[in-house]
Amino acid sequence: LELRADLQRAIFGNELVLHYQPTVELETGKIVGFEALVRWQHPVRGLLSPAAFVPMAEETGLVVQLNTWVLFQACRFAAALQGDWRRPSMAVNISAQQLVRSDFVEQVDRALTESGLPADRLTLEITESVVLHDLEDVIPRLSHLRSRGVRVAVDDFGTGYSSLAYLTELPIDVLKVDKSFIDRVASDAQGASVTEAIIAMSHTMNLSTVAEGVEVAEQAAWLRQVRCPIGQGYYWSRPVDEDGVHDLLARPT
Ligand code: G
Ligand code: G
Ligand code: MN
Ligand code: NA
Repeated sequence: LELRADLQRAIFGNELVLHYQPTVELETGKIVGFEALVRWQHPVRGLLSPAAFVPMAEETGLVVQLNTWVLFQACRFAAALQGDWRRPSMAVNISAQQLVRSDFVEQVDRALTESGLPADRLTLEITESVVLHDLEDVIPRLSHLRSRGVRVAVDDFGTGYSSLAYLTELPIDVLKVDKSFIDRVASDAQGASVTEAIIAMSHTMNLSTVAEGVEVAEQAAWLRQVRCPIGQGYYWSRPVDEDGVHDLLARPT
């Protein structure tokens, strides 16, 4: 309860911060983008992870304001990175409560216009459960944004209840394969074959694939071998602050 009033203040104050985790082209090791991950620099409790406050933000509806702040902030930071030769893209997490709002497309447009970030440098990450919610409203909104160049990713892919059939109907560009699959690829033949099938399916559907939660070289090597294009995980970098992003981009690749 105390946290709830605090969070409202934090969103409008200066207590939220973004960390950024790179996504990396597996073939070359080149950074291609970042995912924005929110933290709360609480005056008393210290740096809080999203697990400590995002569920509460979802329950109270504050997640709309929270994620809108994240969207604008991440676009501004990404726009400032566009001078780098890699032109890194920025991925932000979008919640169901944002997607079902009639002003969602307008918010994304405003974030792009105000920041100057090219639309094709922004990726919206949506979980399967979110997408399945209100397909009738959500599909035209996502299609509209995609027609301007914004990319749409299904986050935590493989953990939802979805049938594979619905994937062909969704206006999406990227599958982010959940860490639980990546955990198994180097150790467990059955786990590996499922993941390989997901990656093959992505190729067939002209989707890009991001392997999440890559922690060790064996996983990266296996993913390269099955032609997964992109990876993300502690193996390359933990989420880092803005200075950390500049340090990563300054490193020779
Ligand atoms: O780094 P990590 O502990 O940062 O993130 C934990 C979880 O919190 C992830 O599942 C991620 O999707 C979620 N998360 C991170 N940033 C945001 C955000 O800005 N908005 C929402 N709704 N969830 C986020
Ligand atoms: O949005 P999403 O649910 O995918 O958020 C990614 C979450 O996974 C964040 O909490 C992030 O800090 C975490 N994460 C990213 N890479 C790794 C990794 O290699 N190992 C582990 N254990 N967690 C990771
Ligand atoms: Mn995500
Ligand atoms: Na994920």
